[in-house]
Amino acid sequence: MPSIDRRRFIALTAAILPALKSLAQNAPTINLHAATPGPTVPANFIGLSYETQQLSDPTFFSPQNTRLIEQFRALVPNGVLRLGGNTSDVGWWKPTAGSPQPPLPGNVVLQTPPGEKSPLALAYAITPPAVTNLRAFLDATGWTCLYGINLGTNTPARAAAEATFVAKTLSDAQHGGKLEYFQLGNEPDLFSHRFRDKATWTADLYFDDWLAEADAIRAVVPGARFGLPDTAGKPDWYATVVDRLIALKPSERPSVAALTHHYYFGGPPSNPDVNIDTLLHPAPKVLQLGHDISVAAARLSAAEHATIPYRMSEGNTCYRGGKPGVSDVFAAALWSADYFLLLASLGYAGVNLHGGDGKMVADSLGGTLAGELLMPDPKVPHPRPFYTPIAHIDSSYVLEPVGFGIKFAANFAAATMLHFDFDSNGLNATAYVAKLPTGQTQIAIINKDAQPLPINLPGYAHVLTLSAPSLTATTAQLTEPSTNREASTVPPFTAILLRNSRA
Ligand code: BDP
Repeated sequence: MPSIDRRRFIALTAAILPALKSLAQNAPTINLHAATPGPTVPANFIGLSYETQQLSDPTFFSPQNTRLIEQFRALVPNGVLRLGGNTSDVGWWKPTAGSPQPPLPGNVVLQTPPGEKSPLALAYAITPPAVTNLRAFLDATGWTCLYGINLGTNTPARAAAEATFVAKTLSDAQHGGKLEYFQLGNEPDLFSHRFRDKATWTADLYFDDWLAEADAIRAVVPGARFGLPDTAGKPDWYATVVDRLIALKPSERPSVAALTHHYYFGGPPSNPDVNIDTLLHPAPKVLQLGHDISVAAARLSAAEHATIPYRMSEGNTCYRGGKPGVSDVFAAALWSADYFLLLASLGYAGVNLHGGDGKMVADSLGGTLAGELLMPDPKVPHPRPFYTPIAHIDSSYVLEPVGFGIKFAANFAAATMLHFDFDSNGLNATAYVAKLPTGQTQIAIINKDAQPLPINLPGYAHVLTLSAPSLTATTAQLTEPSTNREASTVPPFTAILLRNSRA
């Protein structure tokens, strides 16, 4: 450094030091002494969610799609791919090349939400090669799969035919295969908008439909396991579903692998409340949903004499495809890192953020991405959903900011979360602590504030930083410091990971 610069540097440091010192006196406190063990995070906690309609292109989830495989592997070596979304209720199983598209079953009351294409116009075929390729894709990535089957416009017999092929091809993840479980129907609490009579649709009627399809599948795939209810809202449905399951004789009860629900921070894109500031503040609904599903899972677990886990199987920042300037910028990375770790500490078995190709998500919404109306030229279609963790751009795949947040949180896979006291001293920040399988203690601090956050954690080395030039940057970075020093501050709008050396 030339001497003049050094002089200026020293002067600057002298000016800043007292400020830092006074900040440090009011530093947030992380009390690790009283930490007690919380839930252990499953090794495959991290997940992505894609529309089932991706299977209409058998080359997408295929061993030939090496660039997508690389992205999955780079995100985590053993995640869970969930296939579902609104398109899962208009896909039809086409067992042979000559199989015709089947007619709609009699229980469907077809409705087209205003401004959308008819669900019938959006129907597509799922073929055996798509499922065979999916298996090879999963083998190449190290991931497993939650497979969604149509309940909205399907018959139990057709569901059973598809499940037979899927179970045989993917094979049970509990025995080294790739199929974690089936989900029948996506967001059935919203079937009243598209597939069922609005006036009469209830959780009980849903369960009747679900049970008929699950029973048909069990008859041909005896080991079949299911996740449900995969609802958009209506947490009271968890309780009804559990009541109905418990009321069945154990021998007649389909095997439930997990209770599942969805969560979007907000929406639609035109909603002014979906903005960076609100996204970075706590959403009480997250805790409420976590409470409701954990209570339902505990009741089912008691009846089953086994632990039934719960999973957030589809969600993201903003429903109807995401919001430009919120879902696709660095603020979404801080949100996703925080959201995954919060759900890990609430005992969730996993989290799947939704995304994929623009056409598939647009079709799930009746043909368009609502966020396009907020683009400089609203007539130009946006090639990808604004919230997607991995963007498909021409022939390549790119990790988006929200995906960087997932990757940051992935460092907690297989760790045991610890409950501890954290007082952020008025700053908008969160912290998570866990014991790693190595015995080391790991701390994540997510500073969502415009102020730097002073820390004082002797013995903890700074091992990773999640940052970007600004909250509105369309990129993000995960960097490992060149030397593993202790950190004295977490910069504004930055997340860091610290680890102690004691094994
Ligand atoms: C969920 C649907 C999914 C949509 C998503 C959205 O399951 O298919 O793409 O919302 O609104 O409700 O973005």
